[in-house]
Amino acid sequence: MPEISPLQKARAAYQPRLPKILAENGPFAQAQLGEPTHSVADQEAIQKLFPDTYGLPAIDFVPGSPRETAPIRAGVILSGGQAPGGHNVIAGLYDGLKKLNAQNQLFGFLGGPSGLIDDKSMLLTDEIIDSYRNTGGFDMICSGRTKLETEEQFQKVMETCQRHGITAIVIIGGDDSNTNACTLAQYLVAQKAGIQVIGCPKTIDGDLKNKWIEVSFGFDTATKVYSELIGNIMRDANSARKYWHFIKLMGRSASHIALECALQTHPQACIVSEEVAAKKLSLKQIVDQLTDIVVDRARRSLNFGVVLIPEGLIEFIPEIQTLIAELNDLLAKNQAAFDALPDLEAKVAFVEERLTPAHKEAFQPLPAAIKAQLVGDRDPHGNVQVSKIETEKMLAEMIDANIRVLNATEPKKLKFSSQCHFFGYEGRCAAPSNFDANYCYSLGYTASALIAAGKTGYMASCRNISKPIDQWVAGGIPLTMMMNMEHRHGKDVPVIKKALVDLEGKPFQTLVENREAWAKGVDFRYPGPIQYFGPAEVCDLPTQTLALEHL
Ligand code: FBP
Repeated sequence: MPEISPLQKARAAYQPRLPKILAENGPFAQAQLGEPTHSVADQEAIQKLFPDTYGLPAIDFVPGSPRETAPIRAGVILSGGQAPGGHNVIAGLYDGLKKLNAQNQLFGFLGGPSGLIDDKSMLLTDEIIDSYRNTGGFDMICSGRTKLETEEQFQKVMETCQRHGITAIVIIGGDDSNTNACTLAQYLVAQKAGIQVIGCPKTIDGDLKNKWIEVSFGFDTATKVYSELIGNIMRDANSARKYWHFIKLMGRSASHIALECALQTHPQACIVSEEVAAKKLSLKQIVDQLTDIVVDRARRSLNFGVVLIPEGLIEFIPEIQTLIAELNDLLAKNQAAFDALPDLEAKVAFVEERLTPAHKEAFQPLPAAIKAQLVGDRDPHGNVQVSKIETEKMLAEMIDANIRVLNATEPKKLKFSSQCHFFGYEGRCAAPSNFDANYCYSLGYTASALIAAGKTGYMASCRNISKPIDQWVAGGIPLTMMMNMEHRHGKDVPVIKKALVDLEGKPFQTLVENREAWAKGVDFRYPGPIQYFGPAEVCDLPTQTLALEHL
């Protein structure tokens, strides 16, 4: 066994708390059924695709009495990117199942959905579970990004379960994985397989949320880790007073992480991709707005600041979005000629000559390194690897170019020096905050109660979670209720609706109300590291996003 640190040891002893109904009734709490439900949109199409699981009632747990239940075997997978608290979901599920019947068994399928398809699993024991309680990471059973979506895969999953006598599967994942959980649930009901499917909402990106799922787990801890780091950088910036820090923050598509970190730390600027798209801001406009902030401060000798940039920004800038589409197309059509070119310089020139005038105009002013990333790094399908584009460096370089132009006529030279950072992997496997430790354990425990109630096609849910835990409400939300139809890869498909930043919502409006003052002043807020032990007002705070959304 590897040596564990004193904090790990103390953390292992932490007993996560449960919503009152589960604390008092265990997984024997009774499922109280609400009214039949509808999908968020496209009801007719969704109902047709999910004839057996559409319209299920939402569930709230109410008191129930202990009863004898026959022993069962269940399986669990972690799917997609790591998020703090995944191990606690498994621990909550395990404890709930064992409380139902000490003979119950839980199999962890290894490496994400592929473990279920290829039948790679391990039986989880007290010893394994105990050594991972309240720890970060997904390393207990590891994760993967295989998409569980074809009928052939569903058939294999069914066979795997039948081979082991498994009658319930818990899928811990984001919107895509839970979309697949929904389709798998429908398939297994149609096959009369007698295998339940329960989902749990995971992703640091915070974009799996809706009226019933208030937040996905991991968002709380990850944003607190990033905010600590940003606060530290702000103190450094304010001490040396010579650098502008450009910090890109994870979040493949939505800007929730950047927005939450801005609310926690008060930077000079925070770009929100959803606002860029809504206002159709061009890259030039974004760079000019940031330059104005830098120039205003430089003229007052404040040659420092912090800019937060969401990872998904590039795909929300209208002309870059269409430029990328044209590049993908152009390179696919000229693949052989393009691949035969001797170096990157020649490849950039090749592309520049062939782009339509509007896209040439968007491409030409980009820094050389970004042009190279746009034409150089392709994924296995030959597409631009958008997530690898270093937008933080791109913005810093373009502001620098603007300042150099201004300095030609500026009486007192403006100073601008930048440092660039990307925070993502630093936060995904952090030890879960008390909020995430409790939330994840409660979600897993709720999943065990849904299994006990014989339900399938549900997502475990805890609501009212911006309040103290004794006011949390445990229940289950039909997965079909979150679905709508979207056009993806040329087809209309049913998917769980992704939650982007709501520009009318309180978190974004709070940024809008404050950003001018933050841009001008030195109003930094230093959140400090996550505290696990100590007063509740320090240790148990929800994120500002959650608190503002549920005032
Ligand atoms: P999930 O949506 O699967 O939870 O993953 C989110 C995320 O952490 C994004 O923030 C990031 O863009 C992406 O995963 C990185 O993926 P990878 O781990 O494959 O590099």
